[in-house]
Amino acid sequence: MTLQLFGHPFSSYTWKVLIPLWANATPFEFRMVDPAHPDNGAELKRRWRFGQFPLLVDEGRTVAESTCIIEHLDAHHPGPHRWIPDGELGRRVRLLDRIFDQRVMTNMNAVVWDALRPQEERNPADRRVARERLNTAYDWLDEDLDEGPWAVGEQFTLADCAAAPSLFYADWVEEIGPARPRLAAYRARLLAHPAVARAVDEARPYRPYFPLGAPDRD
Ligand SMILES: N[C@@H](CCC(=O)N[C@@H](CS)C(=O)NCC(=O)O)C(=O)O
Repeated sequence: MTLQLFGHPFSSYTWKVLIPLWANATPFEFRMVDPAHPDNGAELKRRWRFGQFPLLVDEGRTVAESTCIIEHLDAHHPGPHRWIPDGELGRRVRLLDRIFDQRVMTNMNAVVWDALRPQEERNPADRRVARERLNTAYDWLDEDLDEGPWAVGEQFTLADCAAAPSLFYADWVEEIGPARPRLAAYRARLLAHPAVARAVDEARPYRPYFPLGAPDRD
């Protein structure tokens, strides 16, 4: 098998890469990173000292960082979907990818990581700031997102691969709510996409690990 993907089915950034792999029907071997597969964790750490996933290995070559992995797939394993279009549309895709990673995922993760700490190490001020920043991102997206169906219109791109996991989990941390109908409708469309629905389903068994308690609604 040419491609190996190290990751975990409950990991948001792993979803970001599973979604394009599944959407383009690109064959790959999944290398589960968990205590039951210590060899996978050890190889991940050997190849990428930060120890974070997803990590792609393509015929022995290590490709790290979800956005860069998707760029690599676009260049070397093309399929029906083009993940980063040329020109102005591509620049918009890259902007939205940054917004979803840095302004949605990062703030969602800050709240989750804080909840995973022992009680005496938690920081309510950091949590409050992260939630405020999430709300600012939601408001920007609700105003600025294209009418759809996808982040930049008709084409399902890198921006949607980043949006699906970040909005899925962020809504569990801080509800998008009815005041942002355009963003809420976009999240619902994403969850109905077959590759995203598969990611949601394959992550279902791990929901008890969500430290804030997973809501029933998805
Ligand atoms: N910027 C990285 C972020 C990857 C990341 O934060 N992965 C999380 C899982 S969703 C992880 O590996 N967490 C375990 C750790 O940080 O040790 C990317 O885009 O791939």
